[in-house]
Amino acid sequence: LLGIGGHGQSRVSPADAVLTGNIYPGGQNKLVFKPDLTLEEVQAKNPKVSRGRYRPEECKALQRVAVLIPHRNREKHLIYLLEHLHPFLQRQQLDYGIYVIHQTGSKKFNRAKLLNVGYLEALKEENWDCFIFHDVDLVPENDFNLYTCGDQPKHLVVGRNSTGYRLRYSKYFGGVTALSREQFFKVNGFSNNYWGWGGEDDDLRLRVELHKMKISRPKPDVGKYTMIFHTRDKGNEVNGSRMKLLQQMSRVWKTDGLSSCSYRLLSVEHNPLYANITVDFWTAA
Ligand code: UD2
Ligand code: MN
Repeated sequence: LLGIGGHGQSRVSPADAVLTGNIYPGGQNKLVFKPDLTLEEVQAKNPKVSRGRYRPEECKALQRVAVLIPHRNREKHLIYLLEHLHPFLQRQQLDYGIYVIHQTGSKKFNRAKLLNVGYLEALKEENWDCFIFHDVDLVPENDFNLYTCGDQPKHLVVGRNSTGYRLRYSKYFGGVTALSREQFFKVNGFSNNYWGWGGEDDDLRLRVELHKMKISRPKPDVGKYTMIFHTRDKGNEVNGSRMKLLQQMSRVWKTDGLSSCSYRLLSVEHNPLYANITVDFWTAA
């Protein structure tokens, strides 16, 4: 897209791109969610994506990017996200793959552990350079919000519709983040011990800070997302231990993370628009 991010030369000028309807002025996209949209319809609109994988034809991308989406019981959100994310990533001329990491059963949800699994499993398939850790219900509104990794970890959500597009608090690191393979490995990934809602994103931020890395964010008008409306899910109740866990981070990060992430892998399926990794966790507080 417009040659930014080093993904080769673009053949369209910004003015042409607007005229062809590929992007909106300022990179802003208008998001519409059709209530009866089906996965088949989204597949039909994305013939160039296969097994969740896409490479630009006109250039060689500098990074290979894996998008990891933790999931349970949010099928509609997943369809909406895929509908918008595929064209969005293609306009950015990215070489990418989408992975949905699905937690089976009714035990407490563990977003962070699912994302660790996604990282480990995706690397078995391909040596991805960059990982985007992505909530299923957040849809990027602006094409200039680049889904690539930098020399420091990135937090891509500055604001969303439901918070008036303002940063929730200065150290906020939730929703969508981009860390290179090395950056995520260096901090030993996420903690595996956050069951239920909250804290796991702050824990990752503390790990990043402990390793003297500095989080960067896009400008507010670029880091804009729509969060599809939802209430708190069953099985993802607030984690009452989160403050205690956060205090332990500097003592436990080395032994709690990618290095200790145990799970039962039930299946890896390659659907047209995403790879689906299904896991079961046998411990839950
Ligand atoms: C915030 C953060 C999120 C995470 C969470 C606390 C933002 C925009 N997002 O989201 O990154 O830190 O707080 O844990 O600040 N999910 C399912 N099924 C479930 C439960 C969760 O698929 O039953 C997944 C899904 O990808 C969802 C994500 O986990 O988007 C976060 O859960 P949430 O959307 O309920 O939490 P929310 O919006 O407060
Ligand atoms: Mn949400």
